Amino acid sequence: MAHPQETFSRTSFPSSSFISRRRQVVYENTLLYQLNVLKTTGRYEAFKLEWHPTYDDKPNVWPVPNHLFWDSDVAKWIEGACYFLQWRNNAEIDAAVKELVEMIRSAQQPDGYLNIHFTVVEPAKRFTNLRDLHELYNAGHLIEAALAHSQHYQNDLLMEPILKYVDLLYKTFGPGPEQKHGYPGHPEIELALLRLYTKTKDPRHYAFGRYFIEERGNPKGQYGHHYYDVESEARGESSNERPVYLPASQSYWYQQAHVPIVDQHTIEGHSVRAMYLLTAVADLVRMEGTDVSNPKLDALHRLWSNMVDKKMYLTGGIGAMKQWEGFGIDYFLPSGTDEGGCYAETCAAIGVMMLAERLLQLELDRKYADILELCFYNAVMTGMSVHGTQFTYVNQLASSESDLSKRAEWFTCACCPPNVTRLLGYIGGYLWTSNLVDQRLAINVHMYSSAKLAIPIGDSTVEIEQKSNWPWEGKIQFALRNTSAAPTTIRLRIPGWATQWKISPAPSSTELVNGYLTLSPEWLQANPSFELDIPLQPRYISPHPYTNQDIIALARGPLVYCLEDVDNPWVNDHFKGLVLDPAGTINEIPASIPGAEEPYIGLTALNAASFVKTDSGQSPHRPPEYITIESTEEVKELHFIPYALRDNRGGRGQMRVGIRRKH
Ligand code: FUB
Ligand code: ZN
Repeated sequence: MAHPQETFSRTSFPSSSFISRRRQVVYENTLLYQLNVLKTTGRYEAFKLEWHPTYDDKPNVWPVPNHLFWDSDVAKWIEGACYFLQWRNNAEIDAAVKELVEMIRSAQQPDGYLNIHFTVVEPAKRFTNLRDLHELYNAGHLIEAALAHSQHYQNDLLMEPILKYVDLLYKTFGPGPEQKHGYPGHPEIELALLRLYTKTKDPRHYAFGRYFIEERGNPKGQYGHHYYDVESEARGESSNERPVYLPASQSYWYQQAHVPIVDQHTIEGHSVRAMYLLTAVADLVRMEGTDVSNPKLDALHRLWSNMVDKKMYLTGGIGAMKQWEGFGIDYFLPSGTDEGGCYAETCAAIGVMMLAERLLQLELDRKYADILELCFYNAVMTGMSVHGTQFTYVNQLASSESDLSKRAEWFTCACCPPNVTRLLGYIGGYLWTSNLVDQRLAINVHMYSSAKLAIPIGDSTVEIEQKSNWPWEGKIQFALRNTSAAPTTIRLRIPGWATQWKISPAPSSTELVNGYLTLSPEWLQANPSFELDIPLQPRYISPHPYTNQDIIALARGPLVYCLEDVDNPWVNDHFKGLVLDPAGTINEIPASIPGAEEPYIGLTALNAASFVKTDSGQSPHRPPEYITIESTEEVKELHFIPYALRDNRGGRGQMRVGIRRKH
């Protein structure tokens, strides 16, 4: 079973593209920048297990110590570094990985335990609070780091201590009478264990990942009670003593642990946790087989649809609720803090990409790939500045005075920045998937860019190269070189938003199956070079009417656009009062960000702006005439920039994606 974290190494980026330029920035700037932050904040040396002054800090969110995920920050950086080192060596990064691995090895306790906080700060409290304290989450990230490390270095220097730690965990947790019937409050180890199994083929790793998934939400898991209740009682906590992210006692929907996964009907709670969990569930389904009816697959379908149809922002972001960093009720998708909330954490969108890719592997359907691409180009790429040294955690669709559209150099809870790093390290694995069955090869192309895929078959190789200026231009040149005897089929995703497309030379059938066009081995033998043209034109998109937001946003291809004060300096209300006439003309304007490599296409709406005006009226029963729409001569042009590129040119941090629609 293939995962993008392994298959990415078959993809190279011989010519320049949006993706290759982002990768170059991460390789040149981000990795070293983040390494420096790891060092200056104490994370780098934390596996030396010495006391750090920050360990005395009062938690920002009780009971979660601020440094609790340092293990995962380091692990994600190692993982990302190993992906990039496979591509191109860098002595400083290589040396840092090696030193970190030595420190991790030396931090392992004689029984295999491996965790910074519970070794240095609270050794007596190991495994006493799985609900809140992230031991298993950190372990999962260490496993993923070890997988990337062994893939790159071809040694077991990191894998060895990690396997020893997994052995300890395997002994500690499970269905046995002497074992804890627990599972992590923050899923991550499940997907890591299932990936580990594909490498080790150790059935315990499979069983362990499966156990965590299936035990989750068991109302009678431990001594006839929910595991988290038993755990908190053992800690002597009263039922009203709970973290702020649990709105009521036992609101275990926050951790997707209110009921077993197969009984969950709507996507709830913390959005990153939900995505990591469902990613693992999809892997488990893939391992169990989809030929028989599988209630886990039904759950995946239900939860995916609920999320995409009712709980996803125009940008692909998920999570409206700041309190629990996650989903609100259906259709609750306000654009910003002062409009009801908007969270859309970068990691959550990365999680959607992971889940979408797993679902694509289960069933080839562009509905998954469309969302994968939407998230990548908007909700994820907006998380890092063009220079790769500033990041966002929360990605609102509208700024406010309390939450300006501004990136930060780092965060106390720093999950997002290294997550973007590692994602760009293995992004090649998301562009396409392939499978070889009975010596017949199928390549499914999900995302367009400039990239080359090389698949070894015996002593020969099948190579497919795509060349394009995606997402700025929609023409993609393909070349297939097949020196093997394996007949090869290519399936091309035609995005759901594409109203026109053309392939030349034209195949005899252009029928789409689930949004993919199939090019047969025979056709490809006659036409190893061909061109797909998906014209990219500005279009309007809007959220579901049940969101009660009569707004429109501009999109072009996979990119969603926003307004910023830098281009529209007259703004003083975060574009709240702006009204946009969809009948206005939209011009495409080539532009660039000073000092950055990324040229982009800006959009300008001409004579489309007017403003809401309110007369004095009796509150709250105002007559409809109280609101009028006024045109203004002064704002003839509205300038839009891709949301992914916001906050790269200074400004006051005023930004908005969805604008009130003029009727
Ligand atoms: O808890 C670990 C990570 O930090 C989560 O995934 C993020 O939401 C942030 O809370
Ligand atoms: Zn995050």
